[in-house]
Amino acid sequence: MRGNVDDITGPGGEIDVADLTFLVAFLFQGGPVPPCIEEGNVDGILGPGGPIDVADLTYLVAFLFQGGSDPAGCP
Ligand SMILES: [Ca+2]
Repeated sequence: MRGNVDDITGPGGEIDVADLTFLVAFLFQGGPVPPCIEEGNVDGILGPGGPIDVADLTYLVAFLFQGGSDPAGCP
């Protein structure tokens, strides 16, 4: 599955709240860079290497809790 930002369960692992936490830490708390940086660009805007910002958090929340579209994956 795509968008496993924290890669805790390895590439293709489950997307869960831990991925959201990881992305928040990266954006606002100086946390580690996502293992696959392209996967951090969850919303896929501008493709691989696109900006990682609050829109990606919104996208991930929508995916996890509101039946939103799949997150972008590692190329
Ligand atoms: Ca993005």
